[in-house]
Amino acid sequence: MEDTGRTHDERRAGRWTSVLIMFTLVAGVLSFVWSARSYWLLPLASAQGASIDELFDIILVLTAIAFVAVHLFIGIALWRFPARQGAKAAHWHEHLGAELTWTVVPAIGIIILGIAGEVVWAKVYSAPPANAEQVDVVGRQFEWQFRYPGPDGRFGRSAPRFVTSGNPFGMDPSDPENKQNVVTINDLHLVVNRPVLLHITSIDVIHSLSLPNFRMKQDAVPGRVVDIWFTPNKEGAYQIVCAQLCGVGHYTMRGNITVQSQSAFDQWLQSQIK
Ligand SMILES: [Cu+2]
Repeated sequence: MEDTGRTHDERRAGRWTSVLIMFTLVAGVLSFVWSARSYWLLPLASAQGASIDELFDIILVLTAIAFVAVHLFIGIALWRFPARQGAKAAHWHEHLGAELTWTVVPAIGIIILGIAGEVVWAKVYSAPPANAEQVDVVGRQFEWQFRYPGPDGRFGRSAPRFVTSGNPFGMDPSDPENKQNVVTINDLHLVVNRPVLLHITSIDVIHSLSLPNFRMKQDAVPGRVVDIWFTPNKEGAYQIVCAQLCGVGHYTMRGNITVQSQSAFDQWLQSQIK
């Protein structure tokens, strides 16, 4: 028959595609196993992070199941039902039930995940507790600066007209309250189990304050102050990175976080007042 050569080619193409699909499946699973061993989430150190990690795990499991199932289905179908002499593919909606299932089930799953994401988002971006420690944060090329209120818990006056490269917070030099404020570079101190409210901005380009152990990340945008809050719940030393490519020195925007007891924090703050 005239068709035989073409059918043969199509069958071979189908089988090779099946092999490629299976290769993608195996490579995908192996790269997951490898990265899960080498580059996983850093140890969790905030109260809010638990629900973020939970949602992350649920999404990971669901998408992993879908990834494996879809690749297996396509791979097996391509291998098992190749082009046959004289047989034509069917295009009518014979299996309405099956079609509905693979449309409606994932759609419901996506809606549920969307709602779960909104719930976690609302929890993370909610109003901060009244007892939160407050810290001003400014990103600049190429460092993070932090400003703490003095022992009386008050920030001095600040205004954009006082902003210079040596005074990125624009602290009014005539306000004595500012003498009690503490400014640090790449050094953030937090109190364990006490919520912290960060007021984040930038004085040049867009940076992004990334606190991976606390599962927090917020862009620092010039001209805007964005608040985030969380509760560190494990004492220790952690790192800050800038998650927004902000110039040639971007990689140097690393900082340290120290989560410590209230008394150790008070002592440290006192030692920083000039
Ligand atoms: Cu940056």
